[in-house]
Amino acid sequence: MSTASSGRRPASSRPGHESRSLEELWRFSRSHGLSRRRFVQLLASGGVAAVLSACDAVGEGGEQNSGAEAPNPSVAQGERPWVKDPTPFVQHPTNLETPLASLEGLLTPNDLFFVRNHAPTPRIDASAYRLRIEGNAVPEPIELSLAELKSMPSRSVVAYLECAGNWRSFFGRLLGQTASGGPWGTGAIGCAEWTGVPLGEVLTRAGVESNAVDVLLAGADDVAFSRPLPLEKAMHPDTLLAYEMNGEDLPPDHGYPVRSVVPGWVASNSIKWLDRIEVSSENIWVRTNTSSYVLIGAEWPPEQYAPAEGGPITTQTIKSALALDWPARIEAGPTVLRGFAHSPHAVISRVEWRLDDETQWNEARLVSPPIEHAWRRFEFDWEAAAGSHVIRTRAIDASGNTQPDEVPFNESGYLLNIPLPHPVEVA
Ligand SMILES: Nc1nc2c(c(=O)[nH]1)N[C@H]1C(S)=C(S)[C@@H](COP(=O)(O)O)O[C@H]1N2
Ligand SMILES: [Mo]
Repeated sequence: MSTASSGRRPASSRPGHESRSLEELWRFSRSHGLSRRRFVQLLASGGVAAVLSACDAVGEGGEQNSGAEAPNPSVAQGERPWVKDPTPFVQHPTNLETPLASLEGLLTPNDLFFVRNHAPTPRIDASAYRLRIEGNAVPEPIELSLAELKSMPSRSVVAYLECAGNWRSFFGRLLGQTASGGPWGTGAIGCAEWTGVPLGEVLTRAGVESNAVDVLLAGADDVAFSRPLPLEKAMHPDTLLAYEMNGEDLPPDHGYPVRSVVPGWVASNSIKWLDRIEVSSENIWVRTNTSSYVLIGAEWPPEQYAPAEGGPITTQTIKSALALDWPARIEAGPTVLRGFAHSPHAVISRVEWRLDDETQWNEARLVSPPIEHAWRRFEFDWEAAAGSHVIRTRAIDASGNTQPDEVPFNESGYLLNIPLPHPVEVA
């Protein structure tokens, strides 16, 4: 286990402030769930004592949530968990869900992009921002300012980000087995153009050594949300450290000034307010790859994945969804229904739909181009007859993947991707 794990150490090994270095104090704080930003702030305002008392308050193991994705306690005390105007969204305690019916084009506008926060959105001063790259598989720690990151080779990628728990509520609503965690409908997803420097460029600049195995990305929010990437994925040219979203600076809620974007992988790898990278010669085990963002259920025998409690989730699944409220209410007559389809494996090549108990699938029109990592819009004509209906859609990608009719239950309700029976009331 590397130092990045939420390592438990006995109280007696707590650093005394005269005998231990700041580096050690930082390690200790980190293992108690403090972000680099909060550590530096506390040190500046109240010195070592302030840091230690914050560690006490947070407690062993940190305050990061488990797979339940429950609201953070600090939010319950009245702190606003996001900065943007929440009016257009379905509001959850700490998260904002995008109603797909509100989306017009291929790219999700920044002010309509869903927000998934484990702690309130931090406000970061870009002029003081530093990205620290450290760990036992780089020769020595380095720090990069925002200007330095922006001076490196840049790249733009259009990619959708989708929460691992998108669609979670349908385990309970449709399949009779309620999963623990925030009850997302279909709107924990958005597609944007991300611009930044490939993470691989930054790792190369830091002198990543040949024995590197895992790359932990950690945020500056109060829980220092983090997740490790295997080196190969970290070095992929499409894995970005993004500083722009749809041609603008990243908005505060989406990670200003820098976030990772890992196309095709569940969005918990796309770390917002990224301020620390640890490059390790060993596998790194943290909460987000041992107890949350892992598949726990009858189909995933835990011993196979130790020390994780189930298989850590990496890629998303192929899906399609109608851009309609749930249930939808529409007027009788000829209508055009629209939706979004996406696959982490290949571009979407076909979308099908079917009505009620009809067995035949019909072909939908694809109305946006095939773009690697992006979602694809589709539409189809329907002669809506009065009554209660159910419409299903099914995506197929260029590698032949499609949505399965059944998926085994997992306790935290990740990755559901059956063709959803969307209820449509026609009056
Ligand atoms: N620092 C930090 N990064 C984070 C999170 C977080 O709470 N803190 N949430 C993750 C999860 S679970 C998701 S789904 C995405 C959501 O990104 P968005 O809020 O920009 O839509 O951010 C990921 N990155
Ligand atoms: Mo997520």
